[in-house]
Amino acid sequence: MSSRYLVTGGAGFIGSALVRALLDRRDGSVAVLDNLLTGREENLSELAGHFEFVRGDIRNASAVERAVAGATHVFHLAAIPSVPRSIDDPVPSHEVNIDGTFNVLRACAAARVSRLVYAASSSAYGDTEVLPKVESMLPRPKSPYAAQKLMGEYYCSVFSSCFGLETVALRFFNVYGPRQDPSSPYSGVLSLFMKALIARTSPTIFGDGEQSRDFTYVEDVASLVIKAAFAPNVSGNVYNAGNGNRYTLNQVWRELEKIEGVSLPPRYGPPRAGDVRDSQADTTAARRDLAHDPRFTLEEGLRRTLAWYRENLAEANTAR
Ligand code: UD2
Repeated sequence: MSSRYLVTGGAGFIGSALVRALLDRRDGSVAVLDNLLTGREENLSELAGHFEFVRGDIRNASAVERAVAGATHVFHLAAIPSVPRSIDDPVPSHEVNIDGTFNVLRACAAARVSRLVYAASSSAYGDTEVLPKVESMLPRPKSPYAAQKLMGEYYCSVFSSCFGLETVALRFFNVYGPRQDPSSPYSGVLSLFMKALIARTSPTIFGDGEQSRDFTYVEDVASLVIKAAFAPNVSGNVYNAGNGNRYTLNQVWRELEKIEGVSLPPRYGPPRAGDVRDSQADTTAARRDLAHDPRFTLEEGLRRTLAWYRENLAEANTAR
């Protein structure tokens, strides 16, 4: 039987990279469920005709049931991301990230989907005393977003044990790369850095810039997500989806200045509520059980990402 893949949030930055990677496999059909709240059809434009697009919201259980029907593997990436957004406006993020995830899990169990892979978040860890962060550590979410994503993990594991649905949760660690949307104050920091760099303006850094992140290139995440859909004996588990390194924001900005040959000292603002100080993935379990093998160093990832923004930023800004 050939596979039918459904990607919720498939028009988003990470979802669209996953759709590309799934189509490259040429072993099944691909469908996307997206409400285009933060996703954009342009992210998939050159793939038109090669996948099915369903416009729908995961808060709507019957829309989810219709989209899930016939799927063999479901990749649940639809979410309202962003720590500060979940603090400024907690209701929509709660409804999408928790209730929406529940709708997806229920539909997958009812449709006897072979496996669901869930996009969890490294924010679940909060501030740990020890780095790197290992899956066995007690989660300590510091924001509504972190709590919501953690609840999704718990639900995945409960659907695996109580309802016979195979699930794998991957804690994404600060994913960056082409197509990350820099147009909102809630955008990922590297997309905002890229935009500032190209416009030759100083970025704003919240806090002293010495907070660190395990920046993970989007293609490495997409390939791990696919491995998680097929690895044996992993149902109900949670894995880190990170690169395994960490860099401070000051280091990354300096690296970008170096690549571009400019000097643009950052502006520093007050630290952000709900922010985690340091983040770095222990990749041991993902390497062992899922054959995780991140290929992109930060420098290589930044170069590729910058090249994409240089070509596409002006176009993306006028398209809005
Ligand atoms: C969290 C999760 C990440 C993912 C993401 C989804 C952690 C460690 N990571 O990312 O895995 O789930 O949420 O949204 O919890 N910043 C600036 N200037 C800006 C924007 C951001 O200094 O203009 C800082 C921000 O205060 C933070 C860092 O950059 O210290 C990264 O912020 P982000 O919003 O890109 O991602 P983060 O870490 O909240």
